[in-house]
Amino acid sequence: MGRRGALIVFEGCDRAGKTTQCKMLVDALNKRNIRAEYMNFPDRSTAIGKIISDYLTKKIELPDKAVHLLFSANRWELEPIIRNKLASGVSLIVDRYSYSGVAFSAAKKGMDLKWCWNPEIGLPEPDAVLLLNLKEEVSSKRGGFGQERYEVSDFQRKVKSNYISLKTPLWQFIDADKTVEDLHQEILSTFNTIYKNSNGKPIQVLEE
Ligand code: NYM
Repeated sequence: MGRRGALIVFEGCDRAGKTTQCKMLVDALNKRNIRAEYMNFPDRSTAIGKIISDYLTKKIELPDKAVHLLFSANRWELEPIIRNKLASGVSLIVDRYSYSGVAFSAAKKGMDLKWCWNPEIGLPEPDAVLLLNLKEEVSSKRGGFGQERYEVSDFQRKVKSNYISLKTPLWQFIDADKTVEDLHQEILSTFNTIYKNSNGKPIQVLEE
């Protein structure tokens, strides 16, 4: 039996460059013969993901708590796949995870961090969470937000402060204010350390 894959999560406010960096990392790892795959949450391709997508694009309205549980259910429906892939040696580079779930929902009025965290308990815990951090002055220069729900500056500020409340020793803050290639190189070397350190360690689960 070979080693398990590593579970690496990228988090950050909208426009920090997460998707670009996740995909570049997967390509670079595959070129180096390290099996790795990209995953993203919300995964809009599933039945639950389709409802989430309709909510984000404002086609439907849903109560805050209901949509929060759908985002969480979207992770739970993919949990068996995550476990199987990791066990078979594939590393997963995940574009948003439970931390986005909590940081975004808890930025809404009447939603608290603890309530939001509860449905995440028991999901596989990542080996590392890389938070791509970008100052607001810089992110606002990267072009306007799109049309989706949550893509407004005030809301993103609350999301950022929620991320900081969720921080554990697994988190690494990465300054994303650099060229795409420089950021990629930094992430690649961070990955190497995480990959080495995760060897032989069983996957833990998210706890209270
Ligand atoms: N989002 C993402 C949540 O509100 N809860 C979650 O659990 C997750 C994973 O969805 N603004 C929000 C953050 C984003 C939005 O994500 C869509 P993306 O990565 O832009 O497709």
